[in-house]
Amino acid sequence: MRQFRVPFLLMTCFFHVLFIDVLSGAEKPNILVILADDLGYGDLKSFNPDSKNTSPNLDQLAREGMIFTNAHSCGSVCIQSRYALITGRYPFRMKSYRWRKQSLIDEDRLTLPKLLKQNGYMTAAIGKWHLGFNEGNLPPISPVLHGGPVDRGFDYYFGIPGSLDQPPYYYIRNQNVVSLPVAQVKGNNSVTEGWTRFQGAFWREGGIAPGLKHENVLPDLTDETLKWLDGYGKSEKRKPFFLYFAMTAPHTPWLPLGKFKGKSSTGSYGDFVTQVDDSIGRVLEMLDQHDLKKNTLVIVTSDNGPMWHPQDVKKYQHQAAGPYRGMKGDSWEGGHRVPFFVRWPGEVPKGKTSSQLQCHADIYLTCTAAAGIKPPGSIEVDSNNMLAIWKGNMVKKPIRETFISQSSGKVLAIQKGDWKLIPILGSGGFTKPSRRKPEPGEPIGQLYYLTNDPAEKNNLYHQHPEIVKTMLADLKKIQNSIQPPQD
Ligand SMILES: [Ca+2]
Repeated sequence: MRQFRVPFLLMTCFFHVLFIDVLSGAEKPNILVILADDLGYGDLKSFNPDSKNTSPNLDQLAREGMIFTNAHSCGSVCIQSRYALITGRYPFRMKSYRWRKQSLIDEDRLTLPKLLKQNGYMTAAIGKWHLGFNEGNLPPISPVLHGGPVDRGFDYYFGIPGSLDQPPYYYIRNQNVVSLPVAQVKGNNSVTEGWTRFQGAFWREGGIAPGLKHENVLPDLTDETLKWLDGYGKSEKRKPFFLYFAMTAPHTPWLPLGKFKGKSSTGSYGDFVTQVDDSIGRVLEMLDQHDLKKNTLVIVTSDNGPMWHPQDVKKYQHQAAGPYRGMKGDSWEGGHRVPFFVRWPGEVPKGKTSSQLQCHADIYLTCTAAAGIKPPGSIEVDSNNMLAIWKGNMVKKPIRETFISQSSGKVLAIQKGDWKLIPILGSGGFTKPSRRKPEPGEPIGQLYYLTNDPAEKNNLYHQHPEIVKTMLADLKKIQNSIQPPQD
């Protein structure tokens, strides 16, 4: 008997391990993160019923999944925001913001794609990177670029180095520049669209790859995403995927294709939002085509608030930041409170809305939890696992209690429950004045009770010195230390 028992036990163990392996592999969801660029909280009807824009695909996504009304990008501009999404860390922990000079993510950083890749995921990024390369992004451009997406966790990359109004303009595939920006393009702007010359069909003068046209970039990136998904769908699908589609719109230049012109009543901006919605709809349709919808966790959000001034609100009667104050770049909510959709059929309830506080850094631990991955204990992230909230479960207390945003002027503001503290006066960002000195008798900072005052109009800084003191201490504590992830 003894002779048979050992092999039998070994066989049992072998099949057990094999079975668990196969089972866990099958259970891992695909993860699709779609990041719009400068899409405002108020641009979509699911977040702002008074929106003047048309977005049928995102309206449908809201019905098929959950939307989150208290979700934030960790920075009010592209670079900071993207760093947080990819690393799960607050952007004030970055050593440098000089994306034109260097790669902004440390080589040994365990990014979200790297962690997923280590755990059996196929990873791809398509779109705007904006987190730098070792060789920099100043002419002359190196034909091979390191320290970018494929050196920070993505198996595949196609896209552009920065924003579509920042030269030089060229595509990169994996580590290779597709065509060097050896031609020159003149700057462009359309003063009739938007309040400033930095809106409308605005781009800066500089180098451009021969043949590249600004208006083709969003369609090209969408096609690349469709092609990648189609290829995955036709493959044997041995691995789950993590696909990051970082759109270049509705950031400037606002260049809607002809078929989208006139689709909104907010000029080329709103028409461009409709094109963004159409691109997202086509990507989601590709999941359907390959029967990938059910096992794919879809997240759609924006990297920061809209480039939309009070004058634009008045002209078009459209609040791109919804009920919130300010715009892209600002410490006020308009800078960083963003639309946030999650769809995962059978796991995330349909048509539900949550006002739980969360931020883009939370995508890190929530996605790894959805994938059944336990990150190493030594990991240093500012992320919370929000999966219980995403699954529509009741929680006794908020999972995320505090959130720190960083403005374009590098001002750190802290939200804690219903309260929001901005330690300076001014927007901290693009709304003027960015910073101002207090008048005699005026407080030195801003404290708002967001629940009753979402538009941050009633400064309670002097009325609640104890809350100011506690929140400043919290801000300092989080700045100076990174908390281990909570289970
Ligand atoms: Ca942006």
